[in-house]
Amino acid sequence: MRTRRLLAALALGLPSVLLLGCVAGAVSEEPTADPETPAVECEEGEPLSQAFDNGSAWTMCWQVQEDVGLLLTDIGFAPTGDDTIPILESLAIAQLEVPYDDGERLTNDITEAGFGSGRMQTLTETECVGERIATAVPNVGDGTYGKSPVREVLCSEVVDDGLGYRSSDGALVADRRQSWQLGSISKVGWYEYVAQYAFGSDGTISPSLGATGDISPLDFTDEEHGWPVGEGDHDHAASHSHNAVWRAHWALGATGDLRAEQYDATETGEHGSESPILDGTLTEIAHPTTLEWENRRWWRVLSPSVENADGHPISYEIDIDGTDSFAFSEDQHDHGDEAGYDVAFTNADECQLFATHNGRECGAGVLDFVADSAEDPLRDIVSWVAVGFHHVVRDEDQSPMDTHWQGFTLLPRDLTAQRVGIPSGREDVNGIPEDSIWRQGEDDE
Ligand SMILES: [Cu+2]
Repeated sequence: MRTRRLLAALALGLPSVLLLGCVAGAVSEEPTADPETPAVECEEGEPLSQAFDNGSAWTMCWQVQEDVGLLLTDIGFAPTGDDTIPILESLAIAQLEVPYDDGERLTNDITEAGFGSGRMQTLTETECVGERIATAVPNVGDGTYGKSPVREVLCSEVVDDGLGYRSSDGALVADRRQSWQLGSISKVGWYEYVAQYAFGSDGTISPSLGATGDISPLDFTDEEHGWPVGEGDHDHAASHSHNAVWRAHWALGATGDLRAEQYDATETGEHGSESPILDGTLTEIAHPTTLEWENRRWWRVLSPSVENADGHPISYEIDIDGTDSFAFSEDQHDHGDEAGYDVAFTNADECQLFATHNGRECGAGVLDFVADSAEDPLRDIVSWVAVGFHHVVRDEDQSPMDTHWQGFTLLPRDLTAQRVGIPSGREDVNGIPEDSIWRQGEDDE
C-alpha cells in the first residue's frame, strides 16, 4: 500500500516547481510502470516507502543484523514533485557503551550483545500502533545455526509532528509536519532499547535511542556515585552513561565525491548600531578527523557536483545540540585526551563498522580509523555521531523505567531551492522579494 502511494505521487507528474536539474541525473532508480514494483531494489528483503500529505516521500531498504539490529540502506527522499534523491547509503547505530560512574561496570551493548538475533523483540500493538512488519530474525547469531522465525519486529508509523509552518502575511497558509517513524526494540540485560529513525515530510532524519526496562539490580553504590531510590538515604542506584554512536554513510546523489564542512558563528567583540557582530565561517574538513561541538557550531556534508535549482550544492546538516559529550573507554585509551568527540568523519570502509571494539585489523574504533587515514582526502564520507546521556536514576525509574531519549538530527540544507511542499501563493518566494526595499535600492542604481 505504501509503495502504491509513493508511486502515485511520483506518477502524478506534479508541476516541477523545484527543478533539481543536476539531481535528476543522479537518480539511481526510475519508477517503473508496474505499480507493484517499488522504486528501489533491495539486496535483501522488501523495500519500505512512505509518501506524505505534502507529496514528498521516502524510500529505503532495511534488514536486521545481529550486532547493530536495524540497518537502513539506500535511503532516498523525493521532495514534492521531484525524483528521489539518494541521501544515505546506510544508517545504523555503531556502538552503545554504558559505563557506570562507580567504575565497576562497562558494557558494549552493540559489539558484546547486539540489538539483533534473540534480543530483538516481537512487537505488540501497545508498543507499535502503526504497521508491524515481519522478517526472519535468527534466534542465535547470524542464523548460520538454529532457526530464524519470521517475527514482527519493525514498527512503521506515520505520526503528526506538530505545526510544520504558518504564515499569515497575506492569505493564511499553514500545515502540519508529518514524521514516518521506523523502530525496533532490543532487550539487552535489564534495559530495553528503542532504536528509532524518524523521517520527516520536510526531509529531516532523526535517529534516536530510547531506553526503558529496569535499572540494573546489580549496580548499587555509595552516595557519591548514585542516587537513593529506596526509602530514606539508602539504595543508591549507580549513575551511568548511555553513550551512543551512529554511523551514517552519505550518498547525496554522488557517493564518493562529497565534502564536509564545519560552520561557526563567532563573536567578534564588535558591535553594530544595535547588535553584536558575529562572523559566520565555513571551514572545509579536508581529512578524516574528530570534532567537538560548541555553541553555534554545526557540520554539513555536501555534494559539490549536485546543485539545487538555486545553484547551491545539496547538503545535509548534522545538528547535535544538548548532548552529554563523552570520552570513550577501554580500547581507545591509548589516544589519551583526544579520546572524546561529538562528530567524526572518515572515508567509508566496510571493515570500519563500530565506533569501539571494532575487532578487525583496520582498527579498534573511530580514533584508530581517523589516525590511520589523517592525510587522506575526505570524499566517500561517513559521519560518526556521538550522543551521550548521563543517567542519574530517579525514583520514577522503578518500575519499569520511564523511557529516556537521546539522538540528533540530520537537516536538509539546500536540498531544494525552496521549502518542500510549497503552499499555493508562495511559489515565487525565493530570495529578495520583488517589493523589498533592497530591490528598490537596486532600481535606484
Ligand atoms: Cu540508564
